[in-house]
Formats: sequence, structure tokens, C-alpha cells
Amino acid sequence: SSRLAPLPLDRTYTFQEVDNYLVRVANAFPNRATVASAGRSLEGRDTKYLKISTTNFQDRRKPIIYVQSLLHAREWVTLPATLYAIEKLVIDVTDNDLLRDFDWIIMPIANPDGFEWSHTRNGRFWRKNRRTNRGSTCRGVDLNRNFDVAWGTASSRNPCAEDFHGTGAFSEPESVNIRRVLTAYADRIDMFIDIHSFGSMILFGRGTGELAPNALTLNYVGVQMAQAIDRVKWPTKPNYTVGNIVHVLGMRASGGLSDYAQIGQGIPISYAYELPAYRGRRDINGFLVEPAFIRQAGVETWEGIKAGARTIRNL
Ligand code: ING
Ligand code: ZN
Repeated sequence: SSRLAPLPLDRTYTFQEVDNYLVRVANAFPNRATVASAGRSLEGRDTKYLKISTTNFQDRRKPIIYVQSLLHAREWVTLPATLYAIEKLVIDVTDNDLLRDFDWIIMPIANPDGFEWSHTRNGRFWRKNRRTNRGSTCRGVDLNRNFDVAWGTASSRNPCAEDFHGTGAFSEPESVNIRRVLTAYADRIDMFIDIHSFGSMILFGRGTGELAPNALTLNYVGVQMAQAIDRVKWPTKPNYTVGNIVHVLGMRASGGLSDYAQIGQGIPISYAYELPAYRGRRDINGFLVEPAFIRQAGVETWEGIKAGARTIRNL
């Protein structure tokens, strides 16, 4: 069988490196992984994702778990979470039940243009995509305000704002690309996880404040995830908070992807998952990544995802 080393989690990666890696994984493990394209970004980058399955995605009774990272460009520490999930599901499989019982969709870079921009000299703290906005010198639309759930009711109409919602729901190709994948598979997706940073939170709907009808279940599954993360023995405990977006953040947010996945696509369990700041000893901005924490972010987030999968399996 194939020998493919997983990407070492001691550094961060560029779009191109991850893009190449997804292709290499699929080539090396054709019986477990297929690379697929969600579509092109505004600047034309192919947004790839992996379909991970022991039955080539053909068994329609198998529920799917969807995990993505980097909808927001600067949240670099979310990338090792999806890369490590790929490692554990495809290359170094130790938890066979998760492949037996689920198919997986993993999209590591949901906002390729923003992510590339965040590697440029002045771009490191870029959040949005790279849209040129009419009538403004400010660029970018916040993709996590661009979805069709109460669109425009709790977000900014100012193109210079970090939460600018765009000219309409799904005005951005990156949002359309995610919708395309969800539309194709939503009827089988049992759990949706959109990974962000930072804040150590497992958040559920709705971003307008009212609780999702299954809030009790969302809270229960989220607590199982948080407890599993806490059981990993690291020098610093992440101490996750689990709860409704508005209750935990203290602000409303419309047009968010996790709400769209649940309300717009009918996926029952949907989270926006905020990784910790992993600040370490130096007092640095929470979006910067100290290399010492990259692997930890991957390992402990995988514990959370695993616990979520095993909990929903028994609901
Ligand atoms: N936080 C999220 C944001 O988009 C969020 C919080 C989650 C809002 C889900 C709406 C829906 O602001 C970060 N860090 O991006
Ligand atoms: Zn974010």
C-alpha cells in the first residue's frame, strides 16, 4: 500500500501546499479518499475538498460529517484541525469506527483568496474574501455574514467593516461554493462543523438570538465535545464554553454559515467551533500561531470532533 507522510504539524502552510497535499492524499489512498472541487473562488482558485469514505460515498444510509476551516483568512490555527482530521481518517487510521459509521467531507480552505492574502506583508490579519466593493476603496465581504438566513439584519452594510455582508445573500462565489457542496449532500449530513478562531467556544444557533428548536441536543453534544477536549493532557486546558452564539458572544450575527447549514439545509447538528487563542507565554495577537501549539490544535480538536461523532451516533 501507499506510503504518504502526513504534513508535519510544526508549521503553517500556504494554499498551494494544502491544495497539492489533498491531491496527493487522494492519489495515495484511492480506496478511502477522493478529491473534489466545490468551485472557484473570486480570483479563480479551485476550492478543493476531500470526500473520505470506505464505500466511495455510495452507501446512502451512511451519515456524513462535514468539517471545514479558514472561512476567515487570518484564523490560521484552524488549518491543523482539518489537516489532522485528514491524517487520522485517511493516513494513520486508529479509530476505525469513525470510517465504518460515517463518510466525511473535509474542506481545509473555504476562503482561498483571503487566505493567500493573509500571507502577504500587510495581509496577515485579513478576515474577509477579496471582493472589490463598488463605490468603496475597502475590499472584502465577510463570508460568515453572506448566507441566506436573516441576511443583513445583524451585520454591516459598510464595505469597510469586518462584518460587511455583501450586496446580497450569496453575492460571493465562496459562499455559493459551500452551498453547492451542502446542496449535493445535506440530506446525509448529520453534523456540520465550521472551525474558526479564537475564543474556545462551541457555538450553535441561532445568530439572531432565538434558540434552535433542538438547542438542548446541540448543547448536550457540544458539552460532550468540550469535555473530550479537556481530557487531553496539555499544560494549558482550553476550557471551552458551549452555548448559543448570541448568549456566548453577547452580539447578534446574521447570515452565518452554521445557521445556514441548519436552517437553510436542514442539517440537525451544526456548530461554529472557535479554537483557543493558544497564546503561550508571549502576549501575541490570538490570530498568530506559535509553532509549539500547531500540533496541539490538531490533536485536541480531533478529540472534540470524535466525541461529537460518537455522541450523535447514539442519539
Ligand atoms: N467568530 C464568528 C464570526 O463570524 C460567529 C462568530 C459564529 C458569528 C457563527 C455568527 C455565526 O464573527 C469568528 N471568530 O469569526
Ligand atoms: Zn472566524
